[in-house]
Amino acid sequence: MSEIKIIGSDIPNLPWQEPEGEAADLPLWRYQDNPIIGRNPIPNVARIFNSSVLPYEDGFIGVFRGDKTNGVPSIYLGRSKDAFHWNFNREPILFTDEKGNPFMPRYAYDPRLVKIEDTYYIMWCQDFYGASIGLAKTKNFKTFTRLENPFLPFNRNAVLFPRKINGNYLMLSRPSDSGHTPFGDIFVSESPDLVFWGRHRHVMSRGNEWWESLKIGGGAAPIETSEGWLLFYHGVSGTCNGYVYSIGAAILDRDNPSVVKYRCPTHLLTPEEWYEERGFVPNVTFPCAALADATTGRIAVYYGSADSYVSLAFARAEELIHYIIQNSVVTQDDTEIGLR
Ligand code: BMA
Repeated sequence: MSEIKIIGSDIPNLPWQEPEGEAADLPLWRYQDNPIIGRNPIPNVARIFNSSVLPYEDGFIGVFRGDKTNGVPSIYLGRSKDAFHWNFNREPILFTDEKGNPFMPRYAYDPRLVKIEDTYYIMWCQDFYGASIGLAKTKNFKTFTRLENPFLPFNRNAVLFPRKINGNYLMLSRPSDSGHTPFGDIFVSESPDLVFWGRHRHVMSRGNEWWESLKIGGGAAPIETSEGWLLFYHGVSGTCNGYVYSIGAAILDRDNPSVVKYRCPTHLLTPEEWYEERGFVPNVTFPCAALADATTGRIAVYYGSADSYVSLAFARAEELIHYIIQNSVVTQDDTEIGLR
């Protein structure tokens, strides 16, 4: 196999910690000082988790799920010099319509932040006659303009690819039922203009493996590599005591991401530490962002833990991708032609 490369920008200040002890054998290892964001991070916000960050200017910027003290989630802007320590705006992001009039979702959670060309896009879960996807854009992180809701209800866990493919924007999503979405597989949709969406394709189904047998959902924006798009996603197991959310990974074809090239049959990370097992919702590790440095191949994954904290994990692209390829099991369902 030829050398595996990340195709993307350099992030020389990417947050990083070498693995120690037994972690050295893991394809994805935890930051030792997790969680990086604790409870009550700002007045009136009880918990920040399931959030997404990107490099910006000489530091980092992010969109954060903040569950307020009344229990309702909103999206908050945060900034950081080193991507470990974050400062948050006290008020939620003000979304407007195209004319600049306030246009706030009733609630908004699990935001993903993706840069395509010179524009940053935020996708989140909101209400549109039930669970659905919100979408907004910004160029300066001062004004945030909402775009059309991309999909019909019910849908969750939408995330854009960080570049157009064959001339179109591509977005992963997870159609489901409303409420706590009791099932779901990952699909991909295309749009020439981020308004009209179509050419929907199935990407991958919840697994035969028990850790992801209930539902799966796109996590971080896919990372382009020489082997394909590296996707960190969440897989959910429905136990007698409730859902357990783990982190998995797959590699999608670069030109046609509805094709799964490799899929790791085991989770890469599952709730084990106190901040993953204990919290507002126990047993949740939920990836929403991954930063990748093209020069070193280092990857930093941001994941929400127990719906209470933000945590970090690290991987080396080459070792992680070898691991996925060596262990890969792609099922009939993932390769099925369907409408393709
Ligand atoms: C999902 C979403 C996530 C959350 C998870 C576990 O339905 O609400 O934000 O992390 O449940 O509670």
